[in-house]
Amino acid sequence: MYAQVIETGGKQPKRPDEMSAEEKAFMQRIENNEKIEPKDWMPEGYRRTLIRQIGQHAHSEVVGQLPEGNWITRAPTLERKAILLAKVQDEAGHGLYLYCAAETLGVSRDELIERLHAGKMKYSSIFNYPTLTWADVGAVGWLVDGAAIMNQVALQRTSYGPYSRAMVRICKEESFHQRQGYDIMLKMARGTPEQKAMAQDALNRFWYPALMMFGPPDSDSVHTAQSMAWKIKINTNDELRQRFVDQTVPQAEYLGLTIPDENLRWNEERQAYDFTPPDWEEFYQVINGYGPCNRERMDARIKAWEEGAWFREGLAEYGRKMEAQRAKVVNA
Ligand code: BYC
Repeated sequence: MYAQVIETGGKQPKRPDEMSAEEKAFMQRIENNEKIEPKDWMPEGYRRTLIRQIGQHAHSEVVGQLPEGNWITRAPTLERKAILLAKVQDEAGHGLYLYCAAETLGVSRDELIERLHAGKMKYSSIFNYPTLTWADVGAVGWLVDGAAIMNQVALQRTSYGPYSRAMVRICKEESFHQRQGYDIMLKMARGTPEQKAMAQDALNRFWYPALMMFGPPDSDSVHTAQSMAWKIKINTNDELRQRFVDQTVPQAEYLGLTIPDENLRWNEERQAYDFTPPDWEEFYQVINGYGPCNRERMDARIKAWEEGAWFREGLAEYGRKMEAQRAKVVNA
């Protein structure tokens, strides 16, 4: 009965005989693919898992502006600059949709940001790697946004209504982001030998970090089994990683670039590529705060938050004034 049992690391979901009547009714709604809305009853663990995942996702969008934002002033043409500016602004918008979705679960945006700054919440590992050249901006759009879409297209069907609706909107914009990255790579791969070498170097450095975005292998994933039973997650980490590899290899071939993996080959039997997994030791180092840019990213976020305090306070004061004026009109 109810969702399938997924063999992964981490705690297994409750069996029906361990559930209260409310939990059973909730699982039936999940089974019927009904969307769960903010005022509906939900298990506390469901609510907490969503706050963790949506909050982490929102933080990733906002922190994710930093490596690319770094290149706005150095984009090679006016057109590239305008496109990159629009993309980085989109990421801020995605962060806002997601913070709003998390707020429907009874946590404020300020609380989430406080937890991020205190190191109590994570953001995607990928943003702890530096963007050293213009080709990295292409690789981020192509691979990072490509990996993000792979994950987010599935999340459009997630069981929590506000998260699923935010995903629909975000996915539309992400496909433009992926295309702009691929377009940069195409231009460079077909440019001078030096430009092609830069594109190859960017692929070499971003390939494994992009594979890490999907999370640890299923056998070590703490949350997958429960999150899939609740249909918060629709696919396992390894399923999405495999899909991403299968989709990206032909794209690299079209660019004339080489994926940095000697073991990469098509497996006729599985109808999928065999590939070398990332270095999981490195992944855990990065998500625990010891990646190449963790300190720099957090310092930049905290600085922006502190320096923006006057603006938030000004807005709140304006809101209070408007409220007082409205009250005067109503009472007059
Ligand atoms: N990075 O049990 P697991 C973007 C953590 S932004 C850091 O498998 P879960 C973009 C995980 O949180 C894209 N931490 O976890 C923006 C857990 O630790 P805690 C962001 C990671 O949640 C700007 C532990 O490892 N996308 O697209 O079932 C410019 C065990 O993992 C990572 C999303 O956030 C990681 N890569 O599955 C360009 C999508 N992986 O919390 C692009 C929504 C795992 O217990 N999130 N961890 O301390 C998800 O789909 C899932 O949360 C994940 C992980 C697949 C990422």
